[in-house]
Order: sequence, then structure tokens, then C-alpha cells
Amino acid sequence: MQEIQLKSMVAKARECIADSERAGVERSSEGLEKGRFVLFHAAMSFCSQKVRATLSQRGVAYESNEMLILASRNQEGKLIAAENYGPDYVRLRRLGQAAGSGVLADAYSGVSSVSSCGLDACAVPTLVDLKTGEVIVDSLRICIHIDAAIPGAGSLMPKVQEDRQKVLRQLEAVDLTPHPGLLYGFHPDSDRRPALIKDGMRTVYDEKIEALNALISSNSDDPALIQAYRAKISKESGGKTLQFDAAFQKILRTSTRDRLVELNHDLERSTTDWLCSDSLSLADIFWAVSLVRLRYLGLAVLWEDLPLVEAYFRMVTSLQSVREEVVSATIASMPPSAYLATDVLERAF
Ligand SMILES: N[C@@H](CCC(=O)N[C@@H](CS)C(=O)NCC(=O)O)C(=O)O
Repeated sequence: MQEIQLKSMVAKARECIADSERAGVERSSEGLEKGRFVLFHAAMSFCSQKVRATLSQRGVAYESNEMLILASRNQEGKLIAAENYGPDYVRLRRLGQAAGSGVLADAYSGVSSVSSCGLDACAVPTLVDLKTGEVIVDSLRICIHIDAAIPGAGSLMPKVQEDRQKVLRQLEAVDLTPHPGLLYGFHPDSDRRPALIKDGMRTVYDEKIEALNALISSNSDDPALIQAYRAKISKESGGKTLQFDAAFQKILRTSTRDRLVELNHDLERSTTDWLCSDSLSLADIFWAVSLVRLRYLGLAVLWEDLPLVEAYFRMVTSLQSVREEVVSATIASMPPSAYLATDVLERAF
């Protein structure tokens, strides 16, 4: 798309953010490629954390547009929709779908991988590359795109084909870990999520669906938008159905445990400090985000008999990019967790 047209869509999407202090903020302004990248993201979103950590690790400048991704009620009790449901943001994001992200996600699996579930047009993160005219809508593809855009030392994707395949396999493993399901779901017998998360999750789906229905009513002249909102309602309704389904919640835990056991095996096989090659790669950044989120949710118990995973957690959380964009961002933007407080930070750093 032509730069002028894209910039105009970005400007409109920015207006979906209620607080101008969160919109159009220059990050790492001394960094590389200044003026090229625009990011729509959320501090608490684990997919956004992957992207911000990658940008930070590669020293890239970008425009930050931080969205509130949960609905809220004003003093009169009126529901305020999440900013990522705003019509102009969804219109921008759907440009990314046209560029190759497949069908809209309309079913719930507890996983948010675009390659296996389709595109959620109402989610973050979204990256706009003003140099190439692209809108990129999936954290996995976004991080690979950013890394490829920055030549020179410090690349997070190995050049050697075999190592590259190893990294891609790990990115997929993190992508297929059911993070949304673990955050939103009520496990029948060992739910260690912070109390405020549990409280919020009791009403979250009803609020999402109410907000989306209101947006359908107020945008009845835009069929593409309505299609995106309907798909989102269908997906979130599926989440509501499974949120208290004990068998489903147990399956999510088991599949997470299986991925951690596999990670432990891969760490055993690795001949270097890092997971896939002799230097830091995107695999290490993605796993850092995943492990921090699991720890926040009280799920480090899933690797308590896997010492290599714990040692790896300590190593990846000592990276400055991970400390700032993942650990600190989680603590600052999410309700306090007994499992990811300052003592954990002190140990990790
Ligand atoms: N596979 C996508 C998933 C995007 C996604 O599910 N984002 C979540 C935050 S991590 C979101 O926006 N949730 C808010 C909502 O769906 O209402 C990616 O990695 O970018």
C-alpha cells in the first residue's frame, strides 16, 4: 500500500486509543530504522511482549501505540470496549490478513497461533512497516520480519539452515502453548492465578461479547467489519463455554507440561548456553516470554523437576530486553502475583 494511504490509516487507528499519552510515543528514538516501524500493542499482552523484546534486543526505534485490551465500565456503569476493538484499528489489522494471514479465527482452542487458528482481527500486536508498506499481524511473523529488516551483527535468526529450522520449531512450540487458555481458564483443583485475575475472568467473556455486539450495531454499514466482529464473538463464545470445563482445562495443563518436558530435552541436547545455536536467537526470546507468563500464573510447578528449564529461565530473564519488556512490563501492567514479585526478579537478575 502507498505510504500516504497507510499513514492515514495508522493515524485513524491511533485515535482508537483514549489516552493520547499512550499513542504515537517514540521508543528507543536513538535506535535503528527510526521512522520505519509503528507498533500497536499492550503492555500485558504476551504476544506484544515477544515483539517489544525483539525490537529492544535489536536496538530498533519504533512508534509505540499502547492499547487497553480489556473492557471497562465508566462511573455510570456503561461498558467501554477494549481499544483493540475500535473500527479503525480493526480495519488496519485486516490489511495484514489480506497480505497472507489466512482466514479469520472463529473457534476457540485456548491457543492463539494464527497458523493453526486463523487471524483474530481484534487482537494485538500489529506492526506497520512504513518502508515496505506492509501491515503484519502475527507476533511470530512480526519478530522474524523485524530481525530480517536489521542487517549486521546480533541477528536473532541463524544463517545456518539447520539452526534456523530449530529456531522455527521452537517458535512454533511457544505459539502452540495454550497461553490464552491458561490465563482465562479456571482449573478445577490447582488454580494459582492471582485473585484479581480470577475475578476479572469471571465476566471477561460477557463483556467482550456485549462490546462486540454494540460495535456491530453501530457499524451496520461496514460488512467487512461486521464479519470480523462476528468471527470474534464466535471465538470468544467458545472460550466462555470452555472456561469452566474441567477436562478441557486439564488438557491445557498437560499440553503445557509436555512442551516443557520437550524444552528440557532440547536443552539437554544443546551444546551451547543457548537453545538452538551458539548465540541468542528468537527461540530464547520467545521462551523467555512464555516462562515468565507461566511463572506469573503460578505454573512454574510444571517445571519443578526439570532443572535445565529453571536454569534457562534464570539465564533468559537476565537479558536487559526481557527484564524491561517482559518481566517489568508484566509486573507493572498485571495484578500482583506471588510468583513473579521482586524476590523472583532479584534472583533472576
Ligand atoms: N497469534 C497472535 C495472537 C494475538 C492475540 O491473541 N493477542 C491477544 C494478546 S496476547 C489479544 O489481543 N487479546 C485481546 C482480545 O482478544 O480481546 C499473535 O501472536 O500476534
